[in-house]
Amino acid sequence: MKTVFITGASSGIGFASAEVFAREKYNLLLASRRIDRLHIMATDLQNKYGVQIHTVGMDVRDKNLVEKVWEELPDQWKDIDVLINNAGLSQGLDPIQEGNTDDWDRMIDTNVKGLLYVTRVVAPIMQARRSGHIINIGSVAGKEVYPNGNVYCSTKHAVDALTKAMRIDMLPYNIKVTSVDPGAVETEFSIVRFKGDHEKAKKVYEGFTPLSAEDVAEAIWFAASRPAHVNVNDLLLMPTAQASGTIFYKEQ
Ligand code: NDP
Ligand code: 8X3
Repeated sequence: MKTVFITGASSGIGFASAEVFAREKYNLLLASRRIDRLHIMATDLQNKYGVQIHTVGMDVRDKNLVEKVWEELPDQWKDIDVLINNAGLSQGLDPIQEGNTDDWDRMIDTNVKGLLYVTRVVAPIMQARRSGHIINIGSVAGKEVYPNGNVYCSTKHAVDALTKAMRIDMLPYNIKVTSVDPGAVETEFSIVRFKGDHEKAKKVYEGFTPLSAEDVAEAIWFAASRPAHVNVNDLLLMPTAQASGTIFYKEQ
């Protein structure tokens, strides 16, 4: 059986991806900070799909912790076939001159540095085995910038650049590298962006049908399930009612 490692598995796209890969009979290595949620998920998915699941509490921003968790993993769980670098967040939506520098640090540390720390421990295993697939969750925000999206958009542009760079570096080792880039997906993303303001978060998705986490998980699975000689480089996935980062068709 193959193994997928999903970061940010406690919610949204990561959570939905865990179910899709369990359905497809992958063993799951699941990481996030909220380990209690992972424990509940693991029991549910084990009962439903009969796959093996290992959960780790991991803040991807903490380089030492990422390395320690990795070192302490049983060997079986280090043999990762697919890495989904999904852990990420947005904080705030302010013009640059009013931006909160703690928010900036949090986004850069999670979306860029965290993705790098996790990739740094997993990629050598794939290199030695000469197979594997790294799937980075980018965003439409990595393709264009929108008002007040400044730092979040920058982090997702960095993910876009890193995906391309990884693909070049991994090329001699038969490792696929893919970016899956969604538009608006209704998850906890906006609740986190607006720091717990559920009302404000809900308004983001009013008047149109956003993507669901399951829609994105199925797109990730599509990329992961292509034949060995096919790599999906980049998959930009939008709600039908969204034409760009800022242009939506909303019912009044
Ligand atoms: P959610 O907020 O629902 O999920 C985010 C996940 O990331 C949670 O499981 C959270 O777990 C985890 N996470 C956040 N910070 C850390 C950290 N420091 N260390 C480990 N895990 C962390 O949002 P989404 O599912 O929407 O977001 C998933 C990815 O998709 C992100 O990279 C996001 O940028 C991207 N994306 C989202 C879009 C959207 O519209 N929703 C569109 C395009 C891209 P925990 O808090 O337990 O640590
Ligand atoms: C999340 C989607 O449009 O808020 O990456 O940037 S958006």
